[in-house]
Amino acid sequence: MRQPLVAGNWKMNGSKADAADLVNGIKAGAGNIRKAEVALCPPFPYLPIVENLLAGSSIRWGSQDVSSETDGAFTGQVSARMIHEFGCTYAIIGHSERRMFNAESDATIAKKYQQALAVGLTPILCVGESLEEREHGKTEEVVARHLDAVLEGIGAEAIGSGVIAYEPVWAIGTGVTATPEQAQEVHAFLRQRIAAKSQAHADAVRILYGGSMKPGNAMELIGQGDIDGGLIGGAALKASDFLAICAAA
Ligand code: 3PY
Repeated sequence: MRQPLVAGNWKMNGSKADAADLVNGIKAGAGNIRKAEVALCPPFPYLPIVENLLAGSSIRWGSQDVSSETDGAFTGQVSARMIHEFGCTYAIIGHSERRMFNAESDATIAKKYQQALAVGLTPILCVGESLEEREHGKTEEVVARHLDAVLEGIGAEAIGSGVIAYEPVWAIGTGVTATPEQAQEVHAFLRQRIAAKSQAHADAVRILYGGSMKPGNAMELIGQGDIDGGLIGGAALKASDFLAICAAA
């Protein structure tokens, strides 16, 4: 039985005060969460605030990225070790916004994944196709390429030690959500691809759906056999919405 995971990706939003309010609001309502593991991924500078407020609670936290390098002359980058020092459990790796705006390649993303694992963080590997790719029937080809960068490049055990998030790019920040059937189809494809290497890791790995998941559609999406939770964007910025998704999982 895979425990659902609901992780909030705050992206580059809010202020110090907003971060504290959001964490306190989520903590205050967390009593209604029955099954899901919950994690919050704030911007880097707010990690100490989140760490202080969540110390001793069952809610976990993580970063939205890590450097592909261990340390040294990499101005502006933050290493996995540094993130781990702030008590993080998770690190989001290869979000489509980083692939798009920071030109991150599959090879770089695989290095980041390895950096996260090496220090004991659990990477959340994002995969997903653009609208154009979907319309050209390339969804499976694209998500397979994103997955294989780690599955073939590092190995099935590395995938089994992480979490995958299927985030169709056309559903990110657009308000458009994949239907539960569309999402389930891709999740099942990803799990089968891992099973071809290792059935045990395929059975164990959690595959989250991301892309305009909200309180109104969370239960139906997470009710699908291969959808093990959500990576939440906009709805993670409002405690009541985020808590409703966590309670539905
Ligand atoms: C979204 O839902 O918009 C996301 O990008 C979650 O990572």
